[in-house]
Amino acid sequence: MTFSAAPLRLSTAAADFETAFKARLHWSADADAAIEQRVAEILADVQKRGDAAVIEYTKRFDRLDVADMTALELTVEELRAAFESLPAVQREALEAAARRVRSYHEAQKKASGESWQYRDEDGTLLGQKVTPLDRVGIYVPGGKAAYPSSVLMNAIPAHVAGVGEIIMVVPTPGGEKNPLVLAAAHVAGVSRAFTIGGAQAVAALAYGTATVPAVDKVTGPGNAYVAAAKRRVFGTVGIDMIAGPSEILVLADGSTPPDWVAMDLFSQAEHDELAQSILLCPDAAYIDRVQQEIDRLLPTMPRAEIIAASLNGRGALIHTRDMEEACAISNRIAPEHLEVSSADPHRWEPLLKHAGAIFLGAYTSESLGDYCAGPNHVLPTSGTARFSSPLGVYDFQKRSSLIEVSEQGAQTLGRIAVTLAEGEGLPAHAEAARMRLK
Ligand code: HSO
Ligand code: ZN
Repeated sequence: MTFSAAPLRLSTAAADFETAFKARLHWSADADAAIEQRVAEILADVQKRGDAAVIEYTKRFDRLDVADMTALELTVEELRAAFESLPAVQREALEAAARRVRSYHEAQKKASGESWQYRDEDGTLLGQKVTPLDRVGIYVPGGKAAYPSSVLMNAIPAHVAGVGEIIMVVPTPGGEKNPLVLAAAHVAGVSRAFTIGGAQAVAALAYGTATVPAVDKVTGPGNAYVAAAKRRVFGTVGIDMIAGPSEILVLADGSTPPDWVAMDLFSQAEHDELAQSILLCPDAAYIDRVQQEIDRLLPTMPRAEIIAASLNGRGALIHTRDMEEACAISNRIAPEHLEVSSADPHRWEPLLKHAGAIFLGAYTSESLGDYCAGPNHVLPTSGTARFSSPLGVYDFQKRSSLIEVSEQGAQTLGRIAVTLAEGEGLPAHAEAARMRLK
């Protein structure tokens, strides 16, 4: 079976550009009522019956029949053994990636994750105290989307933040464990791991069971059931984000070898039929060359069927008037990954505001960022980069305000507070401030 892929060709000069562009971008993650209903039942059941419910759902959905929860726990020794059983190249690659991801997140913590304070002229001390979450749960999908790299990307920032306990859940349908996932958990410093998944695993983490400790936040990607469960437990615990399909946008000035660009478009398309790969370029002849490379390379790709479905269904090659216009369109899309494939990427970078991660220059393939450049690969999708950020150390920390009013400060602040409290009709507030006035 051979597949062909022809991403939609658009030109910003065409009269129907806006309509066609909007139609191609459209993506809705609308909740499915049947899934919502099922998930609500599972959550309630796990909340009520704890381990017994988790064991039952694991038998039903993952064909894993165990007598008790201890059989669903992976010990840290098992994680270590999985790591040690890997060929040396894989062990070294995992460790090298983990080192780089760790250094990046340590820098991130230093730059924006530390406590601070100052004293004002009255001697009042004001500040912000940053503390890590006590315990977090990391959801790792099983099956076709089991990515060891995602274990690193979720667990390492938690570890760097200083989270006390990192609990990983990973479904193992039929009991089949992915040694790379377990090894990554070892490398990333996961504290406890359970072979459970789906809404029942999210419920176990959010509410706790006799065996699975309740966490403060659940992060990590998952299928529609996991996403629905995360939405529902939000409020009881924190969640990171609800991620949509992967996206790449390549902004090209025509100076990069076109086969590199074609392969970068493939690299996200191969994740999922619903992934989105877009090229923006002011040079129509170059766009033709990228299409030729797509035609030439696609038949060589083991995941050609997924790539073709993604490119045909959601891909686009967009001809723009110039690079400035390409930057403006990129900002409208707010892609998860943005490659600035230009000989002069620093000229365009200041024009780019909305993107999960920006990859500068022809050598910076997005795939390097997926594994080992250092920055996190958990990024805002579906245009949410307009208002949200990559997963980071800050997602595993919280801030408390710190206030110490001096005797002199109580006079200045007291007078202001009395006036405002009386205005709000709250006399105890006013009195508490007044009592401290001299
Ligand atoms: N590109 C994905 C992450 C990933 N890629 C994992 C390969 N493995 C996030 O959008
Ligand atoms: Zn990827």
